Amino acid sequence: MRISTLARFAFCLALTGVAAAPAGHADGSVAVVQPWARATPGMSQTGAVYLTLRSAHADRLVGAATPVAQSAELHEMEMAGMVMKMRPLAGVTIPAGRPVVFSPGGKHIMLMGLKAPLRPGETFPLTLTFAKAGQETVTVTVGKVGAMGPPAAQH
Ligand SMILES: [Cu+2]
Repeated sequence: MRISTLARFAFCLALTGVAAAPAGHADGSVAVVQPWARATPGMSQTGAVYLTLRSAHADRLVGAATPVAQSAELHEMEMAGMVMKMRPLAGVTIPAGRPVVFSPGGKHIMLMGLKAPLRPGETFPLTLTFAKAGQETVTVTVGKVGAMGPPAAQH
């Protein structure tokens, strides 16, 4: 009897912990909208995550990490003459009230050293580090190879 009560208590604590995390950020938080990644073909060891960041207060994205890859870097595509090149970014400024969009052909979070291919429909956690808001972990949904936008809303 005592054990089952304790177990239930622990379970409730776990639920409360999950529910409290986003609420605790309510004020200085950065909204991470529709994080998604492209599926990776064959044995490709690199992938890219796209998302939109929104914050009521000016902030700066300074890093990213995920258990599915050895490292995650902030990158931007840009034209160098007639060639698209990727440039690493030390950070990405998020102006107050203005969304910052990461999308194919622009900014992205590059996943280096993928431990397994990313398959359409899969999800994985991504932890973003902001200069002011601290760390936020979001769930990334994998879309098709070569997709240009997030996969359709899922249940
Ligand atoms: Cu890149």
